[in-house]
Amino acid sequence: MSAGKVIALSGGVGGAKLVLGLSYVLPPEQLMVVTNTGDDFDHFGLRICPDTDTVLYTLANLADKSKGWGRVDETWTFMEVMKSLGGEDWFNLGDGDLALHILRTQGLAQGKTLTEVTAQVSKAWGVHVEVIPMCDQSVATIVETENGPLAFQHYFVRDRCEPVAKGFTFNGIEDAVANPIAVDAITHSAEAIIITPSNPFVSVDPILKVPGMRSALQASKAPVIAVSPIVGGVAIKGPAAKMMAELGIPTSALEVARHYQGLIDAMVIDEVDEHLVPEIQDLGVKVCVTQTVMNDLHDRIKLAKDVLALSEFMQNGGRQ
Ligand code: FO1
Repeated sequence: MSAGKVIALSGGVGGAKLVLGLSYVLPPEQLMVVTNTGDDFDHFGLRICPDTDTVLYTLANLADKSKGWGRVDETWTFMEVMKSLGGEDWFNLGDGDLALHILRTQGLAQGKTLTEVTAQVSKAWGVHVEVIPMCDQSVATIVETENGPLAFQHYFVRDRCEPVAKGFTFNGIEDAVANPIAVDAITHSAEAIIITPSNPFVSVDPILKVPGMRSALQASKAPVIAVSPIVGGVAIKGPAAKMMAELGIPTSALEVARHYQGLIDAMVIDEVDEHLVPEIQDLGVKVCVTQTVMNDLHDRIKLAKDVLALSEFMQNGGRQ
C-alpha cells in the first residue's frame, strides 16, 4: 500500500471500534481520525466532547470496554456527591473523566483551540494517531422530536432516545469551518477516506455538513468508503435504525448507501445483507461483503484489513 493517509470520519463507540482496528494495521502517522463534535456540550460549566473522548480513550487503551465510553476502572465519587446535593445526575461523569473536561475547559478559556487541547491530551496519553475535531467552532446537534427540539445529550442520555425523531438541526454549523488540518490531509495526502459505522444522521452528517468538508471529500482523489452501521435491518448500537424508522426510511444498508450517494465510491456491508449488493451497485457504489459486526479486537482488525483491501482495490482502478 502507498503511504498516503487513511482518514476515518468517526462518531463515538461504533466508529472508535473500527478506528482501533485501523490503528493496529497502519503506522500511526498514516492514520487520521476526524471526530464529530456535534455531540459536544457544556455541563456543570465544563466542555464535554463525548465522541472525541471516546476515540482518545479507545486509542490510549483507557476506555471502559463494556460501556464503550468513559474510562476503565473509573470511580464515581463526584456523581454520588452531586446526587446527594440534589444536583443533576443524568449525565455520568467519572472522577478520572472529570480531569479531562476540566483540563479542556481551562485550555479553551486560555484561548487554545479544541484541536490544540485534543493534541495536548493525545500527546500526554501516547496517542500517536492524529485525532482531529471536525471544527474548532461550537456546533450543537439538536434532535427535532415530536415533543419539540432536544439538545443531543438530553435526547440521547437523559431521555434514552425515546422521543420520536422528526429531523436534525446542527446549530452554529453555518459559522463553522472544516478543520484545516483535516481538509489539508483530505486534499493533499489522503489515500482512503473511511466513513466508520457511526450513526449517519447524528455522527457522520455533522462532519459532512461543516462548511468545506464535503467539497474537500468530493474533490479528493482518494476513494470514499462507508461501512454500514445497519446490519440485517438493525443498528449494531445506538438509535440509527429507530431514527430511520421514525423518519420513514426503511432500515437497511441500502438506505445507508442512498444516504451517502454522491459522496461514496464504495460501501462495506455485512454478510447477512449480501442480497442488497445489486441494488447498492445500481447506485454506482462498489460493494464489499464481509463480517462487519465487531465483537472483539480480532473482528476490529479483520474489518480494518477488509476496508483497506477494498480501498487498495479502488485505487487500482476498481472505482466505478
Ligand atoms: N452515555 C450514556 O449513555 N450515559 C452517560 O451517562 C454518558 C456519560 C458520558 C460522559 C462522558 C462521555 O465522554 C460520554 C458519555 N456518554 C454517556 C456517551 C455519549 O454521550 C454518547 O455515547 C455519545 O454522545 C454518542 O456518540
